[in-house]
Amino acid sequence: MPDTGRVPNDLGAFWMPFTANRQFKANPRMLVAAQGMHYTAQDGRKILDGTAGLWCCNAGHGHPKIVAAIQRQAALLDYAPAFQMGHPKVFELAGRLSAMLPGDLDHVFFTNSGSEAVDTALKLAIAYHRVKGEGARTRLIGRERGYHGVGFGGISVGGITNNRKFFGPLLAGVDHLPHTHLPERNAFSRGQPAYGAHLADELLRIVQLHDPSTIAAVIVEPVAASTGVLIPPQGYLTRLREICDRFGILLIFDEVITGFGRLGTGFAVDRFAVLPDLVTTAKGITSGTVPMGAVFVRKPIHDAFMTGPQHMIELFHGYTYSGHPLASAAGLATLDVYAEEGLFENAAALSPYWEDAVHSLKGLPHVIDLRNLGLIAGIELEPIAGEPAKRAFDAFLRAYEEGLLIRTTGDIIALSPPLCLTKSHIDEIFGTLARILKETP
Ligand code: PXG
Repeated sequence: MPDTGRVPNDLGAFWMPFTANRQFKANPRMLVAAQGMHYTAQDGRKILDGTAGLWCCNAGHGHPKIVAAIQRQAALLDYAPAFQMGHPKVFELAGRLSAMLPGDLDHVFFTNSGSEAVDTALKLAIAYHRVKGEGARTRLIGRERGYHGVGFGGISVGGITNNRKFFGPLLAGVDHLPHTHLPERNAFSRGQPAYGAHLADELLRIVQLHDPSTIAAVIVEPVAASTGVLIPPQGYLTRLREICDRFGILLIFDEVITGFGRLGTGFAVDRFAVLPDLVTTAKGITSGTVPMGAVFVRKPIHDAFMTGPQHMIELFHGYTYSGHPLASAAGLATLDVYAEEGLFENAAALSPYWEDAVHSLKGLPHVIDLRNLGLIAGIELEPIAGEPAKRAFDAFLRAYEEGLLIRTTGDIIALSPPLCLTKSHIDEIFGTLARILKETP
């Protein structure tokens, strides 16, 4: 072995995802344990989790029921082939999940991440039109500032420039709706902004341009989270649904973040009373414990594939770990915890208190907008001239020092705590933030 000069615990080998690697490795922030609402840092400090990990640990950390279910499953059945074989828990989980979704969102396709769920949904949309005899419907419509993970499908329909510009021409035949961020009209809105439903009509322009017979699907996040928390204007999602219906276009809601109680309802589908054709999820499906994603599919779409000889595979798509036994066990236990502990109801009950706490930051230095829905908040800061993202990143470092985990994107702070939080956690989150903002240069 050549001498690389690395000490055994060198941080060099791991190329960290979506991370300022050099900054981190010069000054690491290591988490070594987690329980309930808190992480424990390597230096022993408790860190209040203001972000549910990465928007995923909705049941809080280290829940004994979920931990035990995963441990039991690992000992009982570590893995079963996902193709042409099954295991009981994945069927039970699919049944319970589909019962949570309204309407005829009756079928579930499992993946291992949100990115894979998005790829799966986009492929399903194109394949569905083909099996229905409309093979020309291949175009996919996303939205500016959308985040749909990092697969080629997801970055193609996504609208975050940095996630796209390094990676070549991406998928062909993709177009984008405009984003719905209108701070000049909607800054400091509480909940859904009043203005902006007309932006859904931009879909009409896109339909005109390409002809509806070429368009397979529209994909949007009901609440755009990663891009900095953009809450849909009142009536916007309903209008998108109407236009899709008019032209035979499938509507995909990417609920990787909004699913599993984040908005105080099971899904955004319930919150906004709009029924899409496909719904992508991940994260909260296992409360972040074991990787899992899923796509919910309406019955007519599923049924359109169920033709041909019985022994033939109906859909040439899937993953080695689709519906993995450990993820399935974690998912079942997580659904139990959500129900038994009323966590979606807790999120709903605390939402008004959360909203007041968010908007209590109005008037603090550099705060140019505050946005909220359910247990999500976006706090937009005025960038430092010539140094975009620096002010929010400094606030992130400072918050971590003070025992609070927040997320930032550009100069926007995003908050999304576990759903098991209490009013005193909310007071602590916003008390710490207010102090930091007052002292942020
Ligand atoms: N769709 C949406 C709407 C997402 O938010 C994905 C797809 C991709 O999921 P995976 O499991 O492939 O990462 C996401 C992921 C953040 C942050 O802080 C957000 C995500 C991931 C990591 C960080 O904004 N969202």
